[in-house]
Amino acid sequence: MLEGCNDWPSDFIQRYQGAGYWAGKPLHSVLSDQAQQTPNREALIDGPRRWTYAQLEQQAHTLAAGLASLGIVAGQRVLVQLPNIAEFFSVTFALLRLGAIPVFVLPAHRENELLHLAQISDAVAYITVDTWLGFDYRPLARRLRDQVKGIRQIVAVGQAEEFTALQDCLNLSSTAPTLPPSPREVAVLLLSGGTTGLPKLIPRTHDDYLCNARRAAQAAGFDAQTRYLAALPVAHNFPLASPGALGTFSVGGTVVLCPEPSPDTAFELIERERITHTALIPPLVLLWLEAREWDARDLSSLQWLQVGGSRLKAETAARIQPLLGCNLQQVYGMAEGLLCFTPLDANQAEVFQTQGVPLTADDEVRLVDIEDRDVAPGEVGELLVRGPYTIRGYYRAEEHNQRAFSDDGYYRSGDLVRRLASGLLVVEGRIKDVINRGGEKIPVEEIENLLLAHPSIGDVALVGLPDELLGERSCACVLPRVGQTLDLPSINGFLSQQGVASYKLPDRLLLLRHFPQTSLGKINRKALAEQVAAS
Ligand code: OOB
Repeated sequence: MLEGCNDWPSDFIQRYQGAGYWAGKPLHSVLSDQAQQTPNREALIDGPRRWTYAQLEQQAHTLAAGLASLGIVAGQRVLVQLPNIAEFFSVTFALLRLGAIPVFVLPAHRENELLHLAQISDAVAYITVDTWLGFDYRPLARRLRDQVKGIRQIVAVGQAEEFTALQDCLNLSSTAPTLPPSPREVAVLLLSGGTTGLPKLIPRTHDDYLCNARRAAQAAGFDAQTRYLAALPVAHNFPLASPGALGTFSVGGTVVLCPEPSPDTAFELIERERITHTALIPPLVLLWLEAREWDARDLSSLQWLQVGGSRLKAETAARIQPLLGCNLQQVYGMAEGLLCFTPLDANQAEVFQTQGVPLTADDEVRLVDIEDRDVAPGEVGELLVRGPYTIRGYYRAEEHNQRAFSDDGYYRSGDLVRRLASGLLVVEGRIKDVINRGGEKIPVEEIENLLLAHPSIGDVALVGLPDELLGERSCACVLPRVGQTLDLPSINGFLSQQGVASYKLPDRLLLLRHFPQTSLGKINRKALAEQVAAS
């Protein structure tokens, strides 16, 4: 295995191979197998551009040869910062074919993250786009070139200026190596989704990531008729492989790329391309629901909306079917591995209030207290997990791995989770998503849920503020609904009416137009707390 990665112990390797989780195939077989079996089915749609499986496979093949002629070889890391355009997939499948390892940088990442990722991965190349949504990536490429010695090739989609145009790589005459990468090798490096600090790199092998995509496609009920709208940035694990695009390819369905997830753009594509499935994070669900109140497009093809990434409030969950006309499936996942889905036949309460069950019988989930003892059934504990598609360590992070993994190989998620008698999991918050107000704990999600039922509140985040006396005080950061205004006494009156303990009532109220976000669009609680402290 690539240096700097922790492999599974040999007894686990045998177990996962024996039970069929690891198929012993390269990750790009999701495409090449379909190109063999159903060459003429539609694989990928990007605006007016359309590819069948055979065409996409051919494109990846040609591009692999072009990238090889630039000197990119097996085992090397390549930063890929591409938005939701078809080239994301031709580049990714080309690199996988070469055994080179894409490092998926989100389009929202800037110099700080990019330099950090280039350095820790020792990347030899950077593949990007000229401009996207008003941002020019070429100056970023120049800074990377000037500051990171190891970057030898820069390739850009579109107007490449002094860099290599991706289009030209399709015309370079060369042959790609025919030796397929070992399925036990690292296929891709994903970024950790933490809301604090710089991202860490997550090595996912061909075997484990293929398992991730295939099993997720099963849990989501994907088949050859699936038309999946990739609305979230495809560099992220959720729309990429959980089940996302790779899961769709694995069953011969069609992936439609959505350049950005606004309701305007997405609704038009759902109508035009007869989309059956898509995936969102909760803040976007709120936007889509709000837009739906005056939008009249035909969304009747949409069967399932998957929601994950942060906790979906039950209040919001209940509005999805009436307004969007589709079913909801909650997805609780992490780039480190574990995925949970609400079962397709779950009842309404289960779909609204739980985050589902783990994908496989070999996902070993423990819920533990601060001393790593299993909590009693029904109690909340930190979720620890190991399994056939959960990593045993971050890339080149030996010291951090000591803390982030237990001695027996469990990943410590930092999520506070409860297991119901039915086996369904409920994410109650993060270890630090509790405000400690002079010793009294305020569960952030609980108060947020209650406030979300307030008729004037569009969205809300409760954050802790440092306080001399109490250690922390709470501040409700509220996005009011259009045309509404609010004050603290009325909010606290509303909470008190519902029998909320007075220590849980927000000490402050801050009205905002929008929340600071992480690169995926989750609420960046750290930045929000800083903003509140400064206000
Ligand atoms: C997904 O992956 P990441 O790596 O960006 O973030 C993982 C973290 C989890 O540890 C948890 O804290 C939170 O995001 N999370 C959820 C959640 N799904 C993820 N918290 C509450 N409810 C949920 N449904 O975010 C991700 C990866 C694959 C599929 C879906 C989401």
